[in-house]
Amino acid sequence: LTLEERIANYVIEGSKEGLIPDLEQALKKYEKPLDIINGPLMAGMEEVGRLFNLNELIVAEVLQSAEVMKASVSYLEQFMEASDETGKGKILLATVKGDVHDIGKNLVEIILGNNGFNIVNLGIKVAPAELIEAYKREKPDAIGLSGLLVKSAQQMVLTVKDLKEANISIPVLVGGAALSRKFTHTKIAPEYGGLVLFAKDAMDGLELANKLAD
Ligand code: B1M
Repeated sequence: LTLEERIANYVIEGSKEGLIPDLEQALKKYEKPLDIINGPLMAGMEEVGRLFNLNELIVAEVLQSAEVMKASVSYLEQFMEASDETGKGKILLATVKGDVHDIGKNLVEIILGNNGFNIVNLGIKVAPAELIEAYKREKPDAIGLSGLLVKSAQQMVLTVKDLKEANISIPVLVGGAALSRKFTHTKIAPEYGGLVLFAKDAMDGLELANKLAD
């Protein structure tokens, strides 16, 4: 097997045996740690999603795959470029109500956190009321919402409605597999009193956040 196939396989099989030495090897081959995440590790996750959809994997197995992904990201994090910049603003980050997927959100936290943003990660299944409370407490400059389920896209519509009712109008950044730019602009944004931006991945999220900070 090639290095890439082996790395994808750790995720698919939910096994960590040999993972770190292979990641070390990948660090020498790839220009940036994020390329390993976006390349072979994500390819493994795609395959997990495909097999899960076909009922060839059960939730417990997918959880193990998630563990491997998390272990990989946390190992690679130390090699990621971190800028000396700070004070680009505070961002509240949450996976929306009803959704437990947090790998993408946590990647956004790492990448924005490494690039000068102060991230307050509220975790998963965050109800609008909890978000509003955190807004009052933290006084953030923006809010980031993540969600992977189709129903999470709908939950984002409800969430921004509640934010608007609470007189919150700071920029909201949304991301996650079930979302699209079109859904963001036609369904979420019209329900909010401020800017709503769609990020297709964590790097896109950083670019958008940087634009907001300028
Ligand atoms: Co679930 N799951 N899952 N799952 N899971 C999906 C999302 C699914 C597509 C799999 C499938 O069926 N093919 C499917 C959703 C179907 C749908 O609604 N369209 C699904 C389902 C159905 C479910 C359950 C309902 C299964 C069940 O119980 N019967 C259940 C839901 C529970 C709930 O939320 N209430 C469930 C549970 C789980 C696990 C707990 C087992 C586990 C999650 C563990 C965890 O996160 N701690 C899990 C996993 C791992 C997946 C897949 C396989 C992988 C997700 C992932 O971590 N990807 C996923 C299939 C897939 O995506 N291929 C699937 C890697 C991650 C880095 O990517 O999160 O997309 P992602 O983040 C990307 C971008 O989306 C973006 O940036 C990241 C990349 O840079 N991004 C943002 C994300 N958030 C952002 C926020 C931003 C900016 C960018 O700014 C704020």
